[in-house]
Amino acid sequence: MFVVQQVAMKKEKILVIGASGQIGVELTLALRKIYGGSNVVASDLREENELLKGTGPYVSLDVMNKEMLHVQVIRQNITQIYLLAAILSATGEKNPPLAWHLNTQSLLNVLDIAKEEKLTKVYWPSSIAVFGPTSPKENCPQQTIIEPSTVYGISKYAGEFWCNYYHHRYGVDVRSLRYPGLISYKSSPGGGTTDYAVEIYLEAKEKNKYTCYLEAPTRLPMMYMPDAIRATIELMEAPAQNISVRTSYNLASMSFSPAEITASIQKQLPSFEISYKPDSRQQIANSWPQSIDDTKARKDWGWKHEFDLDKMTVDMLQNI
Ligand code: NAD
Ligand code: AKB
Repeated sequence: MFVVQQVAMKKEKILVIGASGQIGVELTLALRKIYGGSNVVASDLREENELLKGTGPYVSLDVMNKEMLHVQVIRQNITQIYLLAAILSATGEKNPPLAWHLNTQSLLNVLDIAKEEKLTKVYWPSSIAVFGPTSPKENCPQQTIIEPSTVYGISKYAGEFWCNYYHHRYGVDVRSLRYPGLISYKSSPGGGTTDYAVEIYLEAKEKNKYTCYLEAPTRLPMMYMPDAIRATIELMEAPAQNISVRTSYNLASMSFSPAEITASIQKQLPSFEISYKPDSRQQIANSWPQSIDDTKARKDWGWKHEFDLDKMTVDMLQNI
């Protein structure tokens, strides 16, 4: 309540770019609860998501059109931007130049406007995809060997250093999290390697069986969306002096493989069946760590996850 009053007094006006995506829908709804519907402007290239309709303003916006973005920021008196538009790992490999262009230019457009208009804060997510085959597989540290092997990972790693640069050179208060694979039921995932962990629940409910594009033992860092949304808001509300990482924070809650999520689903739906047909996404998954050390996030701004695999499974199957 205290936080809500403080925020309201500051009269922040937020622009969410990529608001119709998997994270955007839930983050926009959560921000609207805190700041009030009219103070959070949702925007996307796509049409407005059904769940956002009637909850606050929506504008159609291409983040690559810097002039139009700048006009919107001035016209709407925007003070903070959450930039979620991106091409994710699996889709990125289909058109690497496009993924590089969108993922890096969108960030540069936002950071430049944030600098010029003296925005109070910017949020931009990175990913565990920054890590590559030479990074430690277990408890991958905040700072370690980072040699990404996907265009998505390369664009995220470059983006992290642009955030760091704009913070130290121009004083832009830009904050970032390296999200693991995110699992949610409100809006669909958009072309990632970890999307199977959403599809499996949908097909378990619909068909009681699922063919997985990753092999049974492929363990990856994952997180349930309510934890990811809370982490984002807690990071953004933390006092600036607590934020010691200006590239992007490692963030973790659970890791599991297709075999382990299947076992968790079978506790609720005992006759659920899985089969495996690995495709090109297997190689991407093999390049990522299996678990992440997020000690820095826990120390700096008090991060604590709430959901483990079984708790998430119960919630997902209840809500789909
Ligand atoms: P998504 O693909 O579901 O949503 C992205 C949204 O951006 C889409 O609605 C799309 O229409 C929009 N968009 C694309 N190009 C645009 C443009 N030129 N202008 C305006 N909007 C445009 O992605 P998501 O899963 O919600 O991911 C959001 C962010 O979080 C991305 O930066 C992604 O890399 C990062 N992330 C996501 C995950 C995950 O598991 N979902 C994990 C790690 C990091
Ligand atoms: C993807 O699989 O591309 C995303 C991510 C981990 O960044 N879910």
